[in-house]
Amino acid sequence: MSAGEGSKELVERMLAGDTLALPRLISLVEAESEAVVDIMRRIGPHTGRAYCIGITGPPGTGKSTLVDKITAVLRERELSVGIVAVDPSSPFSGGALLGDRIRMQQHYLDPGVFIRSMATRGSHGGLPVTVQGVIKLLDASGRDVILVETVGVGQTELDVVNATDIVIVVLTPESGDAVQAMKAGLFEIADLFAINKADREGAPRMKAELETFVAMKPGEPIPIMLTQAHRGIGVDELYEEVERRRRVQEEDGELERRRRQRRREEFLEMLQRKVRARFLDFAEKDDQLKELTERVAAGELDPYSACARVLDDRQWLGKWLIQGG
Ligand SMILES: Nc1nc2c(ncn2[C@@H]2O[C@H](COP(=O)(O)OP(=O)(O)OP(=O)(O)O)[C@@H](O)[C@H]2O)c(=O)[nH]1
Ligand SMILES: [Mg+2]
Repeated sequence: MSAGEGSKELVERMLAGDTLALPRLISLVEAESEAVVDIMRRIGPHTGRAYCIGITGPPGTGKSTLVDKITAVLRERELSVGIVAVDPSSPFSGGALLGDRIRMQQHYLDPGVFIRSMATRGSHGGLPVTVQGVIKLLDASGRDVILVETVGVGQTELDVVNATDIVIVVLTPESGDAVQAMKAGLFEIADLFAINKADREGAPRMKAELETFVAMKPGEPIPIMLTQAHRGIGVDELYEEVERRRRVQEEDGELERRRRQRRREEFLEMLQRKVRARFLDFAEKDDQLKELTERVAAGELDPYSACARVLDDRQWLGKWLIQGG
């Protein structure tokens, strides 16, 4: 049986609701198996139905707890849920992963909820390159709503905007959170703010501060919600706000614009990654390039001239682009 035939059967089973097929397909996508091209082509027509919510913010603000409570709200409405929790791949995050599992325990036995943890892309963070593929599988499998939790500082949080339809930035009244979030660029990507741990001191002040900031931005003001995720307080209201926003996005074409942009970036980033991989592979074996590199290393040729030489050589470019590694 070829890879194609295997994935055809798996995709058919997943589309028919077989719960064992989904995790197997996800594993293929995460491993960047050769079958992925075939899988994506097959599931393509079945995607675009799910609404994808990104939940991000500084560490420990209560994102997982909120995901858990939003999931409960969605289940009450009989909506099925897919959860992707992206954790830093550092060995120190083992605790956080375990924590997520424990916090989301009440949903583990619910067939209407599918939970997948993924590791970030190395030390610089960033969403794993395969996360879009996993989201598509969840979408095609018929999940109504997909929740993507990202933790870590910097890139992972920012990337989430390219993978989701709406971004909730979760902060707490704790001093420093807002500053950290602002520095990390989270204010630019927020569609909605949740000030969680509103049971703690300083929530109204934090809200007032955020309102001042939000008022400076053009366009519709970003809603700021107060939540106490551990008690489930404010979560219904938060979700209502998500729904309201979704309706606006659907009506004014913003959702489609966002998805177009996402598809564009996904393709270009993928192409860039593949071209780079192919180049590096080829470069390792190419004598001409090795010789040129050595001349640059020896200081005989400057890197600018060496680069120009490579890029001007159509024959050489054609060779690696077509033949690959
Ligand atoms: N006081 C208070 N504690 C909360 C609230 N929401 C969550 N917590 C607690 O905050 C701690 C961190 O919650 P998590 O949900 O793991 O936070 P997180 O943002 O997912 O954490 P990371 O994924 O590690 O960044 C847990 O002990 C929660 O019980 C809240 O509204 N008030
Ligand atoms: Mg978490």
